[in-house]
Amino acid sequence: MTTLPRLYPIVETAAWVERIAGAGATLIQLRNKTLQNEDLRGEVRAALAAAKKYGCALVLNDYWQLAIEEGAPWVHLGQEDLDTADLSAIRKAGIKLGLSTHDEPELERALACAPDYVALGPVYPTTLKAMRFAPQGLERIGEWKTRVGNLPLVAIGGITLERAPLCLAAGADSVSMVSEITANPDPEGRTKALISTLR
Ligand code: 3NM
Repeated sequence: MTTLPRLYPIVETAAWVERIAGAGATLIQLRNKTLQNEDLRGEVRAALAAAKKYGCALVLNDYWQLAIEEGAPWVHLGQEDLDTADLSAIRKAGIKLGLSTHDEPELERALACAPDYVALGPVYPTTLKAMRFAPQGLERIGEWKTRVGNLPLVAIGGITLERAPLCLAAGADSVSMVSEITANPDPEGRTKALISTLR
């Protein structure tokens, strides 16, 4: 069974992977919604190289074919991606898989895919992404943990340094966030503070 580090930052570029892995994060997701084609491939390569340099595992959001081609260790997919993703090709490449969930039907569907973690969001209101789901609240984390059992559960959405320990106490194995790190005036310092708070 896979175990995840308690802190799981999400960043947009390879330069951010370099900074946040350099500050000690050991699992980072590259989530880039703007680059395409060879620019995207170049960014993924650079992110993989930066992560490797620090012994950090890189999770590539969305682009499972690129993950296979470029040798990413992890892929994260949303429910929409599950309509088209070739899960057996992902598995055959030895890539670990994380899946987003927001309600019961999505959780059912995710569990049927035998992922390596399940993410639940948004736990708190998030400004990063337009969501059609209301904030889940902490209690829901406990419900999800009961459902997923030993499978690692990632909490996401509006999570801050102050809220992160509450998410872990509620049953999450790991906390994922964007703004709390990348919109902080001192992203490296915030990463280090999160790591030591969650230890
Ligand atoms: N996925 P922040 S919430 C990328 O609920 C993402 O599935 C979510 O950003 C989900 O930490 C979210 O800035 C945004 O709130 C997280």
